[in-house]
Amino acid sequence: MKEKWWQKATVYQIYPRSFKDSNGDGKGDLPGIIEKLPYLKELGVDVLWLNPVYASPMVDNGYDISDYYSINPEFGSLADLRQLLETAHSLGLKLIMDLVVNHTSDQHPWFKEARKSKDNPYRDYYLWQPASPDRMPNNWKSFQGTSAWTYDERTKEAYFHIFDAKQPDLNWKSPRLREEIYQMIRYWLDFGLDGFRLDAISHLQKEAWDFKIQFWEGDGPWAPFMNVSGIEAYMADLKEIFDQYGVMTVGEASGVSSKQAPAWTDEKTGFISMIIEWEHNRRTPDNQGDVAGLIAVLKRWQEDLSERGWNALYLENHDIPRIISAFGDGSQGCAKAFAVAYSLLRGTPFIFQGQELGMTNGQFESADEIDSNSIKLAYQDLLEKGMSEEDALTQATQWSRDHARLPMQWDCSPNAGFTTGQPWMKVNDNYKTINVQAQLADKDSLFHLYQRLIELRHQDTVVSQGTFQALETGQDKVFAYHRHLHDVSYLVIVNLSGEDLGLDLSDLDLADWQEVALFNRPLLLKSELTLPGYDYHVYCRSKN
Ligand code: TEU
Ligand code: CA
Repeated sequence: MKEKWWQKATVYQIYPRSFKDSNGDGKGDLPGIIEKLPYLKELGVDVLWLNPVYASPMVDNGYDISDYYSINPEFGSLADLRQLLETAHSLGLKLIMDLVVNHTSDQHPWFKEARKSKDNPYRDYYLWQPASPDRMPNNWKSFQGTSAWTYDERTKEAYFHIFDAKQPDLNWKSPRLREEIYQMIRYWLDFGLDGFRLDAISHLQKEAWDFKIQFWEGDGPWAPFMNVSGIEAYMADLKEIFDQYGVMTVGEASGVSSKQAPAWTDEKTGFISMIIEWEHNRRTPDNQGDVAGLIAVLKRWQEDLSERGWNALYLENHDIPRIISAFGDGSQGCAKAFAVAYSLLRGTPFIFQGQELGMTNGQFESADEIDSNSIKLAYQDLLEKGMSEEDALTQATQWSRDHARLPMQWDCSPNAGFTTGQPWMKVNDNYKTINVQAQLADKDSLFHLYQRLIELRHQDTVVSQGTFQALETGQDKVFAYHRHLHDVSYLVIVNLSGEDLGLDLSDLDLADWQEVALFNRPLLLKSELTLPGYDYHVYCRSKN
């Protein structure tokens, strides 16, 4: 099968509010992104993914859309977006945007109409059920842990929302609603976008309202809207549009298992190009990142999609803490080990802004510095349980999405060069050492390692196309695997812990491996050896 362009590509995720501010209002914007395109070109990435920049009251930082066709003035104008697209294209960069169609903002004109009366023409764009203030239609919970229903006094019914009450879910059973959405998708593809990241796409279909939640089963409280049967018809409609334009689509599809993912992402018959899985974001009982669990999940996804289907590969995004803080020791060495371990897997790597610098979690000194609504609630909850302010702040923010949303660290000038004004989120204290300027000046930096990994995927079909095979080492915090195509193999061995670990490589045929220089000290392969903490090695061999 002919290689698709995104199979050699690396995606760079931009969180617009925190990337680069051009007008001193403390918030990143589209002109700021345009200004930094040469930097992204130097890194070597192929695709930019922008988190939502559509019109929005910003209750969920843009994931609450009030008009799909216009741009939030905070980010700039439609003309700015057009200029960003054109400049990106002229540099050989593609641009994809978020497509948020599970829900809208409660300020969207459709919802404002819908809530007016039961016979309003827009009523069935959303999900309504008879209710009373103290009796909701069922006991389903939103992702925030509260009821998935909000009672609306005006029509004495409740509407359904799996996220915030200000983000009512759309009713995909309505043919008119679906047609409006499909039209909107065509508008953006005609505009020239190269694809979409499909937000929360596996939740479009809901079970019947009398569905009983089995708390002991896999998806627990969220089972009634996780990849529910019937979603296939909507996905097939979407696929038809995406295929007409030949665009790249990456679905945030929790609830789609690694066994189902090959069918979802099959090159011909799949609904979308690739899937963002959620399973590897695991914690140990003491609330640290579970490194062994992360490796086990990534391995399983690699194995289950080894012959058919395609993975999106990521360690960070705007919803989770920085990988090296949550799963490591926060050092640059740790960041390099994680970079190598995931960048050489089969799939399309995604880099979240600042990941290429080894940006770390922030320090929250007071509750005012929290942005996330659910973290604010968690903090209050801990205070009410009697915890001290300091401990509550530490515990509540440990896994907060806020860490990822701290401003990008460009240089060592005030506010890390992100803004000349007052940044909307506090800049991390470590910006004077961890920043773009410093990384560019150091040829052994993490930035330059990412540059090489991106380039390797461009040039080498073993990396882009090869099969995946895990290698047993007797250590569950060591990620070791082969990539193989025709007569060429790569061997990747990475210690994702900070400790020296003894490896048992008796399963490995030791002959003929040549180490690929990736800025690390050489290590001679033997059937038993000690691998220092965060050490990484890549070998290659060809058999004629
Ligand atoms: O996140 C969605 C999200 O986190 C769930 O769909 C996820 O599948 C589930 O929690 C896994 O257990 C996206 C965006 O990334 C996030 O920023 C938005 O707040 C959210 O959608 C609502 O649009
Ligand atoms: Ca701005």
